Amino acid sequence: MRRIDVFNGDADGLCALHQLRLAEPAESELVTGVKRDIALLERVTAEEGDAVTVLDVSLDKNRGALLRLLAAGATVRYFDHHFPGDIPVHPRLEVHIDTAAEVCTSLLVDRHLGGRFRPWAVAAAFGDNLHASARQAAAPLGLDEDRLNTLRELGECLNYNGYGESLADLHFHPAELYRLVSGYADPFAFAAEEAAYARLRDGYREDMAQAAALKPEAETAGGAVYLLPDAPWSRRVSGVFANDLATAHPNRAHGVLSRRRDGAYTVSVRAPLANPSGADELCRAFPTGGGRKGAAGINCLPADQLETFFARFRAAYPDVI
Ligand SMILES: [Mn+2]
Repeated sequence: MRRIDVFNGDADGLCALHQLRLAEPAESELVTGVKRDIALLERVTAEEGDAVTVLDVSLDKNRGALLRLLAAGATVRYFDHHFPGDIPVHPRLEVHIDTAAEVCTSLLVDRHLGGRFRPWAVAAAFGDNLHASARQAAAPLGLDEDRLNTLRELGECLNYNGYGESLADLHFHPAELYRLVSGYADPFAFAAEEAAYARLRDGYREDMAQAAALKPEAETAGGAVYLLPDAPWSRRVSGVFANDLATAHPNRAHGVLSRRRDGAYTVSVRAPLANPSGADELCRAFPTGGGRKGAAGINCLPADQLETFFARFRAAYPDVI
């Protein structure tokens, strides 16, 4: 019998698995990738009796592979907060899906485990840019502002590591980062003692400093669109930079476009935090787009679609540009 843990390569997926494996220590095979690589289940083969855990990737994008694994005799446990579409009913499928805007997968795992490893769920919620949920979940822990900031930065750095066009853009393969994290039950010890985390945090700060020096391509009181250059740092920083802009300017919508090696663009859209809607619809209008109401993206926007994107952005957020 094999154990296979499939997780999104961002803070939420990683901290969801970490909590589960702290509760149920076991050796497992890891299947993960860059944050945008969500068709993870298609890489999995399983047999009768194998146990598959799936974390933080849309069931809707993995349904075919999920049905194949169930038919092969595997048991599947699924935690997620993305749009699932029709959820199969099967005696060997256990589903914990909640698409409410204020939860993330790590908070669902925290709920399942009765809050046993809450600080990791708090870090993950910060990583998914759910600051209010993170603070609410942290309230019973009685952390001072310094400790909360440590968890916020941890979530942001783990999240940041997941962004990139390919694994080559990342500081750490998400499976490697998970193995480093899995050596620590205490996130504050990880943040203080793990040398690899110090490197990740330095990389994060350097990339964010480069991004902060950029001028928006278009900007008004209501919104801004940034174009990042073709460089690994910009592919790493795009999503976190978009989160940062959204938090700094809660009444604005934001678009962050980074140039891919093939000349197309990767797009991150953040709706105004004060009115988090429309990002998913805007991005789904393009073939490789998807996401949630407040935060969405387009994996590959051909360069000749750039003007169309600007026009749709203006239509989605009138008076913005
Ligand atoms: Mn998530």
